[in-house]
Amino acid sequence: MKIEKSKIEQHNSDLQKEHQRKFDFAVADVPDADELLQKLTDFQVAIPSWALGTGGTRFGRFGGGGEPRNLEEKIEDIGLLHALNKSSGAISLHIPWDIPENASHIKALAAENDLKFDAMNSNTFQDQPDQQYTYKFGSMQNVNKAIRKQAIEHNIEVIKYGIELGSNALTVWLSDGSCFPGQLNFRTAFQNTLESLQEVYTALPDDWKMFVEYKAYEPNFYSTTVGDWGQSLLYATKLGNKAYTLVDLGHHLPNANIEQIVSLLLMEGKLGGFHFNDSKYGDDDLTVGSIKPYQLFLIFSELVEGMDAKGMNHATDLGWMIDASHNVKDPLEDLLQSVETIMVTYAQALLVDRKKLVDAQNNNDVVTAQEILQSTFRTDVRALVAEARLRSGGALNPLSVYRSERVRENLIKERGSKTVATGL
Ligand SMILES: [Mn+2]
Repeated sequence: MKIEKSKIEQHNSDLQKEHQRKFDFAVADVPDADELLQKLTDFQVAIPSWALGTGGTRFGRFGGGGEPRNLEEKIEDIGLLHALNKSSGAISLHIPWDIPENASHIKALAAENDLKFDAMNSNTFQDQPDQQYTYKFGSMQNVNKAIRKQAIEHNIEVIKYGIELGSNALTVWLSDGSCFPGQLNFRTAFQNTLESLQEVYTALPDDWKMFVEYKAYEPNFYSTTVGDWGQSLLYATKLGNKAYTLVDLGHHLPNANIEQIVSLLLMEGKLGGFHFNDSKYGDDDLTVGSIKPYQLFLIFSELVEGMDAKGMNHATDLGWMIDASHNVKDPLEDLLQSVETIMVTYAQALLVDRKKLVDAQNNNDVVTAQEILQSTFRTDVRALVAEARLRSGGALNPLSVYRSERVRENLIKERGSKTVATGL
């Protein structure tokens, strides 16, 4: 399904008067509005191919119907989102769920939908039907060399698919670890993992990046071999300058100070990618900003400050992706909400008065520092984000067009009510 441009234009013209009033109010306090709007226009958040179907839990899965049946339909779904919000211009593929049988056809389809290929994701956290060895006791950490070799070769195969499509990054998330004390030797597991990653790193093209993603726990519950940012940074440092740490919001122990983590990783030039989601208890994969929007703002504020300190390009120097999916919402509506929150929070982070904040810090003026951050967080910037979208040809209110065009109903009609997209 495609949304006709005229429908978006009609929607925008219906809302134009109301939007203009809100925009005029919001823009009055913005020192350099054109620069801000350009940054918002440039900022794109990749959508992972596994977020397009209904997410499941270990207890069950409640499909919503009309889910994409293949890679082509996944690209079409993200194309729909991008047509509406103009901020979802990239897709992140997962191998083996999305093996491109015909790369040039897939590339052409992505280009038609104005989508780029973001980081490629490998999978050694599941066994595939045709694979020789099991990953039950880990992949790259495994005590069995043949199993490690199988995991290495899989990652190299993922890089090859990525080269064909024009991606330039590999994200390695390992579920390796242990469930019980004594199950493995921590240092041996680390060394095996490092050596395996080194072999993959050797196969990485010069203009590629490797993102080493960490996760505190789950599926292993006693130890995780890439368990936190310290361990990830160790691997990335030992691997070389194409290797970076990837921060996923949901992959921390409760109350971790993620804003401090991103700040220090940026200082070291070792933050490579960022996965958005939200959580109440653990790796809950909830909609971005649905639980802790102020924390998201504080993290974004550090991201912007840390990138600016290094002269980095916000839009292109880090890999930005949503990593969430769950079972009670239409996945596409959920993604529209997540992207909207990301854009709003990014806009707020851009509006923090850095000079005043530094002055407050240098004077130990704690109250003023808090006032600066909280008053920016409480500023309604939604009309600024909508204006950036309007200027790019998107919809003033993407969710409203999605509903009025009855997208889900149409997808169910096209694909059926029982289709199941690959994913977790
Ligand atoms: Mn992730």
